[in-house]
Amino acid sequence: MTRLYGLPGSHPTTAVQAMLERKGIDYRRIDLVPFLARAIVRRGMGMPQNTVPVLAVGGRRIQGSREIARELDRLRPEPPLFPADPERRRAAEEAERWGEEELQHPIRQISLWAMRADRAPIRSYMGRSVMGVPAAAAARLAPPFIARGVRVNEATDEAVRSSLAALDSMLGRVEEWIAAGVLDGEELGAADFQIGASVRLLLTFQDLRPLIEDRPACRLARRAVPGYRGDAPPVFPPAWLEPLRSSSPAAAR
Ligand SMILES: N[C@@H](CCC(=O)N[C@@H](CS)C(=O)NCC(=O)O)C(=O)O
Repeated sequence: MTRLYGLPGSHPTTAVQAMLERKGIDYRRIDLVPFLARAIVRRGMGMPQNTVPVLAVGGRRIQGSREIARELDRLRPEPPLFPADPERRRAAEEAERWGEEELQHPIRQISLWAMRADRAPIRSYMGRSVMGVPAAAAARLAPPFIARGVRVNEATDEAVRSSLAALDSMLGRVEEWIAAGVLDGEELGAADFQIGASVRLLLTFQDLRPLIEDRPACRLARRAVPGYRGDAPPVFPPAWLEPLRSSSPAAAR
């Protein structure tokens, strides 16, 4: 059985999950307990980085959402995660690269900052248990590891405030790709899942949701990842949301 190792709430893990479902590959998602994850991934699995997702498939372990996408296409070519036409593939790969290198991180910073500011919703991002630890206990243990995640990922007030201010233009970039037919085409591919999972995570935040949910980028996110575990009550200072509020289609009505 194919196993997908992740962390609760992890958007690149959810991107890979959506790819596995698109391929019709049977899998089990195993979310690691945050405080054990680094040691399990580095020492237990012998991976070069200490991050998830890691996919165990066909006797091999592959780390990284982009690497996994390519391995899935090698293992099961149909339906493909990348266009066959070289020019279209190049454009899809550029969108996918941007999704991984430029969109994923600010959204990780936003999410970690929010979880440190209010720990109550942490539980909602977990299943019934995390590696056999009941979710309620795992959620109680999580805050120091979230604080560490905030530090390691430099999710400072300034960084998160500027990431929130940049969301309008980041979603705008996704929408340009949608308009150009690179994303949200007839068949979804790796770039749609990569970007869609990140945007879908944003939709779990109650104060962001009404400001963005009518946008084409969010329709793509819901199409790529129909369900995303987690729901967080309002947590961001209203002034930080002002740039997003003034650009929101709801503001224009
Ligand atoms: N960019 C990598 C994801 C790397 C990453 O930073 N993953 C986070 C979870 S979203 C992680 O594993 N963090 C390790 C930790 O928090 O200990 C990919 O797309 O595979």
